[in-house]
Amino acid sequence: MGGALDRILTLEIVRVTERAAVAAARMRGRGDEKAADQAAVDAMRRELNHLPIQGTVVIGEGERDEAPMLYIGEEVGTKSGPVVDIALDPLEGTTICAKDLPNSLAVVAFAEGGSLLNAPDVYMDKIAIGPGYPAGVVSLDASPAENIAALAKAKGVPIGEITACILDRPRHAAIIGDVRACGAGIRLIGDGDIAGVIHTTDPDETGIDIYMGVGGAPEGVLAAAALRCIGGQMEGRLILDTEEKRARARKMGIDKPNRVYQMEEMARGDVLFAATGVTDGNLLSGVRFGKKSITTETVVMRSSTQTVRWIKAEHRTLSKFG
Ligand code: VTB
Repeated sequence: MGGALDRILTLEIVRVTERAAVAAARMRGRGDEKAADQAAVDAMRRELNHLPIQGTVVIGEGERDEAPMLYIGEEVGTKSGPVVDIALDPLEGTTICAKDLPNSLAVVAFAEGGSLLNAPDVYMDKIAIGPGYPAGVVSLDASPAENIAALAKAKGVPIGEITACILDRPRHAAIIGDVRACGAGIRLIGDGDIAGVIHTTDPDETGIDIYMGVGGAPEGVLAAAALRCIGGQMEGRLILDTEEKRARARKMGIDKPNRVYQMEEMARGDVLFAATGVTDGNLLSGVRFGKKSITTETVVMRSSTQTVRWIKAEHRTLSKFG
């Protein structure tokens, strides 16, 4: 497949999220977000540096001056092999992990070099739905109530049967009010909006039809990469509400501050996405520590073939986790 990512990377990428998830899971429920994140970052970086790729972190732990490891622009891999853009979040939902609540994940996406949106670490307004709907049925330019009504119509159900997933933040008071006023339900989540977006792809299992609201831009690009693989629709608009943020965005090549990015503009070309459960969640179980083995559950997918694999791994050589 010309220019596409080598499919062997679909197995390699799984090791990356598995290692990060196991490291983070050892810190589950300890109330120490920083330590959990650091453990995941160290493990993920070590594993990425074993891969036969010329990888560049495009979405990472932060900008170079604020993140010592896996910062935006860091080169990873053995520096031979295909040129790969990497978006990563070694521990999505640090607070969730520290409290041992559902849906914290270790997440990585690979794309062909130059294919991922270089988003600064600012907020992004997002809207996402799963596959099977006509293009453009929901949009950031419509009100929450209009989007819910359009989605209910397209799904062929009353509005009362639609559930939106929204981050529980004071900034969402207006959206929450609007959605409730129109009669739809809301699943409020404390953190973890990558999982929130992915949950829209399987409403029968997760009970979530639509994700809406403002979360991190890096998480937005990762969620777009996931949806490219499973199918669905997503839009994102960076919130560049100060001159300082606009200047940071300009440095990354973003000239139109109010631009709405479609899913395909945030993650282009062939994309691989993997997520391993750290804590138990709706789609993935968390890491299990047994006496003789460690069990992980990972979903790995590829956009060019839309194959979604669920990999339950039993690791018996425990020393490999350091
Ligand atoms: C979300 C959520 C993340 O950041 O993107 C959120 O998915 C946005 O920032 O898990 P605020 O916490 O400031 O609202 C996280 O909570 C942490 O990265």
